[in-house]
Amino acid sequence: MKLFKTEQGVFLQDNATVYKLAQQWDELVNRDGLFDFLTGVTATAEKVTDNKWQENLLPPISNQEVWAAGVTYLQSRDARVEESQTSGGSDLYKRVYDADRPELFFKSTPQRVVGHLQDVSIRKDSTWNVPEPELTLFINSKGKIQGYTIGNDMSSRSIEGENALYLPQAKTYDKSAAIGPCLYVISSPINKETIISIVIKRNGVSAYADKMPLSRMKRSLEELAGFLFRELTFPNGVYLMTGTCLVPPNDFTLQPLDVVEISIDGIGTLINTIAYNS
Ligand code: DO4
Ligand code: MG
Repeated sequence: MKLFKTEQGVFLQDNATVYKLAQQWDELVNRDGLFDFLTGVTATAEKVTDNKWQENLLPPISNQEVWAAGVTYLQSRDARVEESQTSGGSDLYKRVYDADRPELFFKSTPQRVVGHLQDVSIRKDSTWNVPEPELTLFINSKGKIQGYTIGNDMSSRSIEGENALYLPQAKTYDKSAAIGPCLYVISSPINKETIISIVIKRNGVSAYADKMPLSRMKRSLEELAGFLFRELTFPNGVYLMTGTCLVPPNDFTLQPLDVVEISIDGIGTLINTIAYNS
């Protein structure tokens, strides 16, 4: 089942049937047994018969923070070891990949997040910019994973590569986080063999494309959620990006008007155009 947030309210898509729900986002999603609740709601909710509800999609978020995990795949570790050779930080990434404690960092407040078909930004003071396609968890206030979405952890590799302590500037700025198009709620945990893929189009032509199964992640999703909740509370639940495995070659950097398309089987495709913040 898929939950969409729009300017007209919250919509639930269950195969070919769409329902308009009476609940507000935060009270709807932050519960145990979200899948069972949504299954029950279909008995009484109003069915929608035209496609207008899809026209003004918002990111599937209200009062949730967005956090992110890093260096959870070998591909991310190796790229970062390389980018930080001259700054002397490369050992950090090898160590955190092998450590018990994962890298977790604050990514975005909800008002800085963009959704499907909205612009994501690159920093004007950065020379090397990439998207990071990431399976993104929705975890309720009790620490239980209730759903999944697609995340784009936009990153400045030049700023992070200059000094690992610049990570917050490389990662957190206006419109540096995209999530969507929906919150995907299923009865059992997402299949590890699910494929995540990316295409970056420049002038309508593919400039970079790649894909990988989620099973290549070194850590479990529950492990990441468990560390996040050790000493933090999230009254409305939280989104957690789980790290990237799809890294464009070192000579690739994003340009304004590039279109980033990230797909995860079952969830859909998140499409964003690159822009500078005004
Ligand atoms: O250590 C820096 C960030 C890593 C990251 O965002 C990722 O692996 O996806
Ligand atoms: Mg990332």
